Amino acid sequence: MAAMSHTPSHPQTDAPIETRHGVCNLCEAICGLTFQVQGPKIISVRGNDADPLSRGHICPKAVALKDLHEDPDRLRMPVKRVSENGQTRWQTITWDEAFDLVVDNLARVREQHGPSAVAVYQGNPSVHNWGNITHGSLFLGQLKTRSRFSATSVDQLPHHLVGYWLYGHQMHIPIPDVDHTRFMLILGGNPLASNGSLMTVPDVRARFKALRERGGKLIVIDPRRTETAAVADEHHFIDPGTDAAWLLSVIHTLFEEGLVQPRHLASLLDQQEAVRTAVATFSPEAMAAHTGIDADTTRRLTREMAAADGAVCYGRMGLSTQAHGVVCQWAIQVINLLTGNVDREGGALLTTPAIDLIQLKLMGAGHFDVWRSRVRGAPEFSGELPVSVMAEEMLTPGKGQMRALITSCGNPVLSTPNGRQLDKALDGLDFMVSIDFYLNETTRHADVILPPTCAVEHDHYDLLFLHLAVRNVARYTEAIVPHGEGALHDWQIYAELARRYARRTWSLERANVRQRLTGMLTRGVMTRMPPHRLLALGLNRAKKGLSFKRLKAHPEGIDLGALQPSLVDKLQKRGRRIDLLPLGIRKELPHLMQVFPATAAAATAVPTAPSGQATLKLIGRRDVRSNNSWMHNSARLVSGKPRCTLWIHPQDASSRGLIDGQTVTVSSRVGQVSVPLHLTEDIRPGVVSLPHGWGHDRIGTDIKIAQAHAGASINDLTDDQLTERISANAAFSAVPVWIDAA
Ligand SMILES: Nc1nc2c(c(=O)[nH]1)N[C@H]1C(S)=C(S)[C@@H](COP(=O)(O)OP(=O)(O)OC[C@H]3O[C@@H](n4cnc5c(=O)[nH]c(N)nc54)[C@H](O)[C@@H]3O)O[C@H]1N2
Ligand SMILES: Nc1nc2c(c(=O)[nH]1)N[C@H]1C(S)=C(S)[C@@H](COP(=O)(O)OP(=O)(O)OC[C@H]3O[C@@H](n4cnc5c(=O)[nH]c(N)nc54)[C@H](O)[C@@H]3O)O[C@H]1N2
Ligand code: SF4
Ligand SMILES: [Mo]
Repeated sequence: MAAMSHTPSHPQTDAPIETRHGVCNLCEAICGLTFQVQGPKIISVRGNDADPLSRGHICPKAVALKDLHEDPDRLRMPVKRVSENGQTRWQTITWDEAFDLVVDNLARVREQHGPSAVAVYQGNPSVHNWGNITHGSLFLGQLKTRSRFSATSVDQLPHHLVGYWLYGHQMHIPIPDVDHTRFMLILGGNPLASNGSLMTVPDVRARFKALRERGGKLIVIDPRRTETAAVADEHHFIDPGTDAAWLLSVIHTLFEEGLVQPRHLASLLDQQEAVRTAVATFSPEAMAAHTGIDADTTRRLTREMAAADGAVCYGRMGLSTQAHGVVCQWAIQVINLLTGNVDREGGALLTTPAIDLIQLKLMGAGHFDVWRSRVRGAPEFSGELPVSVMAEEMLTPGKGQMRALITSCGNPVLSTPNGRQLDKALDGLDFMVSIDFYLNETTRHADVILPPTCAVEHDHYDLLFLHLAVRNVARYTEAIVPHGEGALHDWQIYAELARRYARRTWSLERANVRQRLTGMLTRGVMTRMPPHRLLALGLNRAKKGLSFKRLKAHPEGIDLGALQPSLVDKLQKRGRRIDLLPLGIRKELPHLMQVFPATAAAATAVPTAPSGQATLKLIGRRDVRSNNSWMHNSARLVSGKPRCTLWIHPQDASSRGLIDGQTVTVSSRVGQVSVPLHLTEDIRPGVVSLPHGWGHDRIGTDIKIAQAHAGASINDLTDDQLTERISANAAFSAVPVWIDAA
């Protein structure tokens, strides 16, 4: 089956060459860019030196924005699936037909099975492309479905839950003050490859260099000696999934050695003594057997951190996506609080963005476990269920079964655990629509695909990541090149869906006259307002002296200064204190005592594979030239040696009679993949690492370059039943796997 796609119009070679300023929205670093364009053609992409945040930095992916723009495989008009004699064909249709088809089918499923039979999955670019933030909730809210999912639950969910518990808002996630800290402890994050996460930190290499030059220290704790470890003062290997034990032993040491000094936070902290008691059994000596980090190192690092004039502990993906992810992220906050480093220069601070979604009341505080999933009873967070349960909710018959799906900006078949099971689930749906410009592993299951414009074809203001940046800036950039004729932006797609769905489902609404009128009015106004008009209104309402006109005149960005303390003030204004031991953590700690006992001489036995061989612990890996599952159709990014290889310690290879470069079969409870082996001492014995986002060999896609560099999907091995114990976030780290020669 082949997708219809149109090649972009021919460059006008006689057009003048112009310079335009834009931004890369591929990862959280949001680097400022300078483009040279000629008519509709991009000639070059460089970093913008005048950008106050990224200061000229870019990574190899920025240039691939040009490839994305020109990609002949990219869909440019809606397509619908047509089945003829058992064969599938994709037929290009008009927007008008596509919208009606989508709205009719979604309304039909809702009429037959209720609103929650229609599920929604929003992927990672939903927060990178601002039109999704400004206009997505309008339509998605109208669905009145509880079957909402997003990439949050294969990612940062524990951070939100801990922010909500400790500071009263899901977006109160203090950001490391990288530019002023004197001691930074990183667990389970690799910013040199990822360019930072929940820490928008372009040019991180230079920032770490500066940290060390001012006498500061950078410490990395990771089962792999990463690119970040290579530029750090110290790296310590840790056994995957045991970070909670290590962090609790740090808290233990803070109390035992009298290092607790909350400074300006002292009067706000409740339950200090309860925390002391709760961590009593987690001594560094006892935990060393579990984590592999010796007690002397733990104690020394704790002392150094407590003594530093501005220190921060930071943990990312490797911590959030493991069985004890919430305890990990909670423990990190407690460490930063007890050492007086939250809301302190050089510690961890909240940002003060020009458009503050919290202040403007555009983002709620959050809620947890108000309802649960039907099959497994997993808790919702802020209206979303964890995506690990999505397939089973589609596959399990009965009242409440999910029967239709909207995906936008996502590729869950490659990015959520047990992707093969999800393939099966998507196959059985009554209807599926994807808002996406690629016919990929997920969208191939759709009945209709609605393709939006790509990054260089629309304007941008980073509504989300400016809340997470290591420096306060504001930056609005216009489209770099015109979009193709008849193309629609994500916000326009959502706006039209909202209008037509409201008309189609008028009779289903149980609203009174007043509610109906308000709904109509809001929809009428909102769906006709482009994101930049909303930005202008937001800036006016924020009253921070920043106008849209001024932003437009400075596409390089306006510097609003270093991070400033504001959290204590915010909490005090709300009369809120910090409960150091929320109930959810208190209830979980006894379990951790069982998993990480103080008395055991050695760590828990490694489970064995069906063949009797010891299992290995699977972890992930990011590479600077890759971006989750979807930038593999850029030839320049996938060229060179294949990157989807399984890293293994030479010791583990030789004990299995395996050699470097050999193709092996990796198996887990849920599946099997074949990948080449890469022997390296940069990984802890007992651990293997495979990057995610690969596996482009599934049939029925149309991404030719990616298909030619297929690799295998790690999520054909990760297990939908292995989840974080409190939030049911996916637990990607430490999945038991075994290896055989292929
Ligand atoms: N094993 C394992 N799995 C992981 C991870 C891991 O570390 N290990 N990481 C997880 C993490 S952190 C994340 S965030 C997820 C990401 O997982 P997802 O969010 O599910 O998927 P992406 O790979 O980001 O795919 C993005 C999709 O959006 C489309 N797209 C890109 N830009 C736009 C746009 O502007 N508009 C629209 N409508 N579509 C667009 C692309 O074509 C692509 O299909 O993966 C997770 N999965
Ligand atoms: N180049 C590139 N950049 C990206 C992305 C990408 O795909 N490619 N994705 C973007 C997205 S969506 C996100 S969320 C961010 C993620 O940003 P990061 O979290 O910085 O990225 P990762 O490389 O996944 O880092 C996770 C680290 O945790 C380690 N780890 C695994 N298990 C454990 C464990 O049990 N304990 C400890 N201590 N460490 C462990 C891994 O070895 C790895 O070094 O990156 C973003 N930036
Ligand atoms: S680090 Fe690379 S991918 Fe991330 S925003 Fe900057 S240029 Fe884009
Ligand atoms: Mo992510």
